[in-house]
Amino acid sequence: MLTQEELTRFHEHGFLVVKQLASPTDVKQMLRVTLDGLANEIAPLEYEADLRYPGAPTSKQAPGGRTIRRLKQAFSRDFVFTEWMVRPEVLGRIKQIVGDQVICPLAHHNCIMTKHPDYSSATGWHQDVRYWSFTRPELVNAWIALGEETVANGCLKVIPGSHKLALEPWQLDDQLFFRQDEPRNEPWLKQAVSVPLSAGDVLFFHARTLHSAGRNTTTLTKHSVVFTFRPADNPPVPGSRSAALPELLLTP
Ligand SMILES: O=C(O)CCC(=O)C(=O)O
Repeated sequence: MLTQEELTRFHEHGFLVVKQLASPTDVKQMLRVTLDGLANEIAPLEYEADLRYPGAPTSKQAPGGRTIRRLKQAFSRDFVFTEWMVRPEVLGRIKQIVGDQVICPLAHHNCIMTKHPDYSSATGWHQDVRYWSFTRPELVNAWIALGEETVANGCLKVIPGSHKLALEPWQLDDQLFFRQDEPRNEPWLKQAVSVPLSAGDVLFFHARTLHSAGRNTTTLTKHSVVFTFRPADNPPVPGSRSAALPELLLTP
């Protein structure tokens, strides 16, 4: 379970790393599913060229155009993902952060992120809730590293305390990224920290925590699994994209 100190740190900073919260056996199985999904281009998936973030191929026909950014609907690819989230040491910690009744929306995250050496993109500063529609912007993400995550291969960077920020329109560009060219954002950007992880480590972060990631400058692909969780009293807005898919009820 999380210590009181860890819980306080999460609420204060908007993120927390729990080392080795996915066992080597779970990581191995998640990786097996990932490599199979990548090798066989198993849908649903998203290509780097679909988003065209900085560094991505300009089209699917361009060199590296079929580089996969994420394998979507991770949950339905293998039972290991559900098994992992209901393991007592995992669900117990999620309950400590989210509350006693935990729900896993399947419309957001629920994916395996891959970062390829040659054609991966950089992701600008953003809050995940920017395109999500829930009663309150209160969800918590779990990012599971399936291998080493370092600055060199594009690990996540976060801005501590930014989950408490009520962002103003002038702070964001037209895609709702936190503007790096806005001098008044500078004091926040200066506080950014990188979050290196090892295989099996889990980064919990609030869905309002500003985060970004660089490109992969190494020769090996980086793989990570990410899910989001919400308390039962924070349902998606009816008719929104967030309500478009069913959800997993993880607790009675
Ligand atoms: O790995 C990355 O480039 C960042 C991914 C991310 O932050 C996201 O998809 O919300």
